[in-house]
Amino acid sequence: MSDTPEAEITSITETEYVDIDGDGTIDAVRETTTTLVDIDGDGTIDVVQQTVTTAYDLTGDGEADVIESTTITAVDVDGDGEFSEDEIEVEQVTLVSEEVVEEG
Ligand SMILES: [Ca+2]
Ligand SMILES: [Ca+2]
Ligand SMILES: [Ca+2]
Repeated sequence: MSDTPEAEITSITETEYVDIDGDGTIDAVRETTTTLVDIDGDGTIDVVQQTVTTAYDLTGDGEADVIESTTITAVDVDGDGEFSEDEIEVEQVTLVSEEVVEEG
């Protein structure tokens, strides 16, 4: 037994298949991972991180050509149980495969 608070981490991943142009063939796979962290174990979530990764198959060869990743990190700095604007950070990354770059 110890008095050290234990962090509780909950992670949820959802996968979605998207037909962007509506031709019946899946063009993109979107994966959403949400991580909730209760750092001090008091039952109130202190950190929420959500990453949305979308992989696009633009050339239709079954391999992802463009990967878009957006990460939203919210940290309840002042501990009021709410995430205000200054406690939320958004980071966006886009990766494009050489195949697409070469073809223009
Ligand atoms: Ca399609
Ligand atoms: Ca907490
Ligand atoms: Ca807050």
